[in-house]
Parts: sequence; structure tokens; C-alpha cells
Amino acid sequence: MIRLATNTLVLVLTALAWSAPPQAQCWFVNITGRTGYGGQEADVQAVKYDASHVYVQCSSVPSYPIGPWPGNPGSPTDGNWSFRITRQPQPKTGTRTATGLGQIGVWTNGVCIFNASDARSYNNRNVWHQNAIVVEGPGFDSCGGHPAMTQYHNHQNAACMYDLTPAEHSPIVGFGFDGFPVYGPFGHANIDGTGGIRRIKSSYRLRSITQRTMLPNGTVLTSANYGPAVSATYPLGYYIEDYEYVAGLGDLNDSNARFCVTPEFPEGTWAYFVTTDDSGSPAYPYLLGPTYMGTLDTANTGPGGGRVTVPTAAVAFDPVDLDESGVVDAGDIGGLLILFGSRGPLGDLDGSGSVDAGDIGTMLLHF
Ligand SMILES: [Ca+2]
Ligand SMILES: [Ca+2]
Repeated sequence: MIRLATNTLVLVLTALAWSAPPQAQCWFVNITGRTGYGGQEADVQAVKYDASHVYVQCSSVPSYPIGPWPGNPGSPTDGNWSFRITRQPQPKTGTRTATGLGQIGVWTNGVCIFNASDARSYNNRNVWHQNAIVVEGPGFDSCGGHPAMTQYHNHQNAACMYDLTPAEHSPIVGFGFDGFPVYGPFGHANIDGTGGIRRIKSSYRLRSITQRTMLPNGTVLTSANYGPAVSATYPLGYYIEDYEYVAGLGDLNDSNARFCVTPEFPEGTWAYFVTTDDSGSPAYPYLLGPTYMGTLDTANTGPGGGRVTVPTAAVAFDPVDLDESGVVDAGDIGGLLILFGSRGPLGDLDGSGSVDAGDIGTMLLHF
């Protein structure tokens, strides 16, 4: 079986005059009626794009098994989400925007990305904010997700969505709602694309404190705003404010991003990475944040967000018409053979996890 590196695939597809933008090609589009939790429509239902945006319609229900969630009465349902991702993301000038509660981005299988916070703070004073990975972690399923009422989401790596292949540059696994991609944990050692592949590291670390009387930025708190002393009940890491950013400690900046060459963006892009420690465990701030690197598209966030109306002129991305000839034909079989043995999602038409014989069968059904 041929196994081509992502870089090679990108070069080959570029040579085929691929016109759909990388922001449209990386989604787990469900063309086989795959269902997930509770028999609901799974993954991404449709991807469209125009000159300014890619539009993603999705359920936030993955096609892999999820649950149970000990102590959590929530039950995921199809959220009928409609998000848009700008194709011209820009780094924010001035003070960056904090990632808020609820969805801050979306995985490439259409599941919502949340930030590290679980929405609660010590004594409800909005000073010491609980870290969802530590406080809610025991209630996560084996895929690292759980529902907020009906909205299934991850605060950390979507562990069941893709295989970790440390020898290869990780794929785009999601997008922040500022339009910058989120990559899995492994990237080029150097920002210019040289130096081989290695784990990309967060520049945050746990503070060396025993009392919670001062914030990471040096603000000395009044006693009413103290957090609990560090203890077995409130271990270091229990609160977001237990972490400090140290420029240069790792690879990424204080938004968990860096500007670098990636397989999909050979000229470079700001990119977030799923951050993990040497043992592979999630490392704060885990995904993107605590601020967006770029300018947030508020159409996707907050109460009522994620209901974007797709412009009628937007072009549908057809995952079967791989050569974009406008018809499913022999050229697409050729495209599939180029992708054969890769992990997809491009070309993995049946969602099996790789581009294989099953996808040829699925393609023929669309001939
Ligand atoms: Ca075609
Ligand atoms: Ca497949």
C-alpha cells in the first residue's frame, strides 16, 4: 500500500490544479449516512465556500462511539450548526480577544471546540477559574469529550478523531473562529519547515505557588479574592490562573499559536497546535487560547451563534469529485489512487479512517 507524506499529497494535488482552498478540503464530510450517538447524523453534513469564507454545516455529533459521562446528565443531539471560517484570517492588532464560553472553534469532524474553562470560578468571584480538564476530566469519555446539556464538545484533544503519527506533520484537526487552523501535536521543528518533525510545545507551565493570593500577571489580590490554598482538594492546575506563560519556554506564544510553514500553507500561517507533554497527556492551554490569535468572527460564538446563513452563490465542496471536473468520473478514481493509503479525510469517503478499497466502492455509487 502506498503511504504518501502529507507534503507530497499537497504537492500532487496542487499539480492537479486543485482549486478548493485547504480550508474546504480537510473536513470529515458524511456522504454515507453515518450516524453517531443516539443514531443521529454524524460528522460534517456539507462544506461550501466562496472567495471570503468556508461554510461548515455539522451536527457536533461524531461518528465514533462516545460516552459514558459519569456524573453528567447531558445527552448529545444534532445541533444543526452552521459555522463560517474566514479564508483571510488576520492576526489581531492590539489586545487580543479572550476565548469565551461555548464554542470557540470546530474540529474537522464538526464537533465543537471549547476553551479550558468549565464556566465556574471559586466562590463565583470570577477570579480563579476552574480548569475543565482537571475538574471535569473524570467525566470525560475516552475520546476526551462530554456534553454541555445537548452540545457535545472537547476542551482538549479529540483523541478518537485521528491517529497520532509522531513521524509525520499532524493534519489540520480544526479551526479557531478567527480562521486560523488547529494542527495535531506534531509539526516541523523549525518555523521555516526544516529540522524534521517533533512535538510542538506549549509555553505555559504550572506556577510555583502554595497560596493563591496573586494572579500570574503579578496582581496582588484582596483577601476576598484569594483562591483556596494549594491542597489535595485544590491541586495546582485546578484553576486556569495556576498557569503562567513563559516566553520561549516552548514553541508557541501566549495564544498557543506560532507563525510557521505547514504542509497546507507553504508560505506560512499562524497556526494553533494541540499541546501535549512528553507523555502525550494534554498540556495547558491544550488547543487555542486563552486568547484568539486573530480577529474573532462573532457570528459563530455565544448564545445564538453558529447559525450562519450560507450565501446562495457559495460553491459546494464535493468530496467525491476529487479532480473538481464537475462530474464524478474516471479522473476521480485517479485522485483516489493518489490518496490511497493516506488517512484522509480527503478521499476517505466511507469514513473508515483511511483511503482504501471501500472508498472506490463508495465513489462508484456516485458515478
Ligand atoms: Ca471528477
Ligand atoms: Ca475509507
